[in-house]
Amino acid sequence: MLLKNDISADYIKKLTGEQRKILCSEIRHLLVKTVTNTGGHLASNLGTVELIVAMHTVFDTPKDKFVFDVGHQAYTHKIITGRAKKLNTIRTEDGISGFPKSVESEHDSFIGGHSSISISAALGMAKAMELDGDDHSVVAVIGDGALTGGEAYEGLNNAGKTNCNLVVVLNENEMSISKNTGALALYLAQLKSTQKYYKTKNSVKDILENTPVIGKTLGSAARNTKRMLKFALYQSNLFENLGFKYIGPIDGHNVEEMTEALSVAKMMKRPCLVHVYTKKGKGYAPAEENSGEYHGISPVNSASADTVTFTEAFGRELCDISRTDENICTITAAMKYGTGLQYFYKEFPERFFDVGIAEEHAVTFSAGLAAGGKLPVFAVYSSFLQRSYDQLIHDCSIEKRHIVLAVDRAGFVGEDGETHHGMFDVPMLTTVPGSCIYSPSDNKELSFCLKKALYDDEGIAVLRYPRGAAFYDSGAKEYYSYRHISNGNKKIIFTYGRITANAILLSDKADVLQAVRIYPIEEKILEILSAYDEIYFFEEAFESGSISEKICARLIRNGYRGKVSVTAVNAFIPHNTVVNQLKIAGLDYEGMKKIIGE
Ligand SMILES: Cc1ncc(C[n+]2csc(CCOP(=O)(O)OP(=O)(O)O)c2C)c(N)n1
Repeated sequence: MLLKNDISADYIKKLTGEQRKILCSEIRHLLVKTVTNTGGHLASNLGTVELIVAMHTVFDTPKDKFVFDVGHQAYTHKIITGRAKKLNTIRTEDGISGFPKSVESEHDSFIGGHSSISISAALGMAKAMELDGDDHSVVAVIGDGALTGGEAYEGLNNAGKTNCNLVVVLNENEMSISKNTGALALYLAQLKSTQKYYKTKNSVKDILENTPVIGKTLGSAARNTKRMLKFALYQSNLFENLGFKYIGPIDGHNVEEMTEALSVAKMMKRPCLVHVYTKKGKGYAPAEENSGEYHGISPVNSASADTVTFTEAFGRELCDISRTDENICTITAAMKYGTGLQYFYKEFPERFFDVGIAEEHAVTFSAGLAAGGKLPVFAVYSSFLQRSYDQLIHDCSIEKRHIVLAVDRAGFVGEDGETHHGMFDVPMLTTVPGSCIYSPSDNKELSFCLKKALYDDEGIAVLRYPRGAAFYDSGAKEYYSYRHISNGNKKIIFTYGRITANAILLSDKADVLQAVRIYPIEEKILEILSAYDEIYFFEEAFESGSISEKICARLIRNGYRGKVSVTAVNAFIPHNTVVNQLKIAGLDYEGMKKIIGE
């Protein structure tokens, strides 16, 4: 057994090529055994085992820096950098994160979670090194899915004109979560199929002749000039034209070839793109056959999905409505299944648009559809919508474009942790003039709210709902913008969304005011709250900029002199179960009970 608990990059560097190959299969075995139990991003990690082993063979972290785009594919990096024995704790309370995190390890040079940022971050680090006279390299690993995001091009554009020691590894597997879409996917496929290596290239010879100091591993690679020349550069592709040296395409499951290619890239001492092709889910048949389903899997003991999630309720309801409304178009940023749009896609493929990981584009594209007379519904995770703030203001709000945002994963998301919580949609969207926000507490309310958002609102109409299923049955038979449950208490709870279920269980101790249309804040809500001595706000959203803050400000302006207490989210709460995250924030039943007191 070559895979040991305390495995390190130094250890890997000492292995023979054959041993590294064996090590890769052992790592793959560990990944399948562990992640099918803990849950996590299985398919993406199975695809990057050889790549990461090759990276650690050639480079020396933390002096050299690795930036993993999204960061969902870095488990092998965690294994090699002292975290093998913690792999079985991944994504659990006090365990290691499913993404790179610099507080977790000095080998994790930059946070992971959101897509398409790696080239910009890596370039910044490479520039900082250059300014400090540090000769080490920065390696960004980016998938073809993440390369559909606009920021990746902003990074390429700025990197190509520098002389930084920057290596971009493009990991192409033809998949985002679903099949990768767009013209770029076609372009990369073409580039890959060209398979044309230049046998001799002056530029490579130059590098070999003009590289004065090379390490031991590189020295032996450099001596093997003939083999290296096969990685010589294929000129005149998109990346070359942007100022990168291009190496590839390389079989991303061949450790030796990749070690050589990366060694060449390292020696170049200038921006260099290494194009590797891999198989998502490699080595585990179910994940190879259905990499979409195995992109992210749930822990083995997680609750069975016999209740209909908010996501599914939204997807099916929208599909029903769209049968009689040909104007409805749907948009996803590479999250067809995650947002429940697969039902719509199946019935109305011509009105469905997967735009790639391009949330900014998705908002402006939606505004364009609206300008063209369509009724666009952009379904997006709350945390990924964050990058579209300007598009919402400039492209939608000013000219009052009517678009519907189906904001999924609003609230705590559990195991993905702080990068994925949907806490900022409320603070963000309430500052976009003309927006209207609904936060149903179960699927029945969701259904009524969706129709309101589609047909009764103007401008940006938002439907926000969390991951998973509702905590209760609201019994709603028709739309209401708020619900006041009054038992004659002096105290009142104000809340909305799924945690309404907890509040209602406390309605013998405090009356409850549940908002369903949470923004704009209705006068009637202020009127009801003003009549109570004590108001307890509970909100599954970030406190700064929350609805609670806004209501408090207006109550004070109106002269309210009673007691107020606000419990909302104030911190980045790490990976855990949703149940525990709600508990940590004081938003579970027990927490609420304690806060309102007897
Ligand atoms: C801004 C943003 N939007 C959406 C996502 C969700 N997401 C995570 S991984 C992924 C697909 C990434 O594909 P690729 O980069 O090719 O990596 P692969 O999983 O294929 O290895 C998506 C859409 C995200 N992390 N960030």
